[in-house]
Amino acid sequence: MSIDLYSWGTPNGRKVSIMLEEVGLPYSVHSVDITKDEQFEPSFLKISPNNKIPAIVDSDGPGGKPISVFETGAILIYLAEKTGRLIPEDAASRYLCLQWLMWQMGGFGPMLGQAHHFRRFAPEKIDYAVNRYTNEAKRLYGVLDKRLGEAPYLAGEAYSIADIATYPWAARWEWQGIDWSDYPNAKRWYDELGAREAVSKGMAVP
Ligand SMILES: N[C@@H](CCC(=O)N[C@@H](CS)C(=O)NCC(=O)O)C(=O)O
Repeated sequence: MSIDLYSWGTPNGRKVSIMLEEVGLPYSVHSVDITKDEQFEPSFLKISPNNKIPAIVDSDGPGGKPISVFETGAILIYLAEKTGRLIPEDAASRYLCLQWLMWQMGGFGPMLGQAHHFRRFAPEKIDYAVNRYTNEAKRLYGVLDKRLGEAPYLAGEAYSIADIATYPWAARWEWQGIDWSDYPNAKRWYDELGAREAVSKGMAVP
């Protein structure tokens, strides 16, 4: 049994390929080229109604029945619960993990996405927007750095899905106007995660 991963080479897609590499579940990758609008294909919309990659289909879902999952936060929780890996068991640590996962989903990802857009891709340079999202990126890296000065990983003592969700966005630091020397705790974490075999394999998918 293998999991089908529908993805593209972006930070959100890579969260899931890193997770699949970490837990060692067999998976097949199907490219959904968002530069060619393949995310709007009706067959893809059936599993990802918000027309965004990534999504997974697990033929061996709950009760042995197939399940499809979209939204990376939900996919990471699904895979963590399926395997019993990379999410703390103890309730207090579990909620710490979920808080930092939601911080990534609601802030670190979307705001850095806006920074990428206005700093690199917008057809005209709008200083107000560039400054707004560059400043927000710096604020978020400050939050990350403070947390990683208190604990080795976002959820505390153990590497978890919160780190996996955050890493691929930090890997685009050059697009965000980030200077790592301002964030030494985050840099220590970034280098450690980057040295993990599963992370480098997952970052190369698709
Ligand atoms: N909140 C979503 C965000 C996914 C997302 O933004 N995917 C982008 C690529 S990184 C996408 O598919 N964009 C295509 C589109 O918006 O049409 C998640 O975490 O899964």
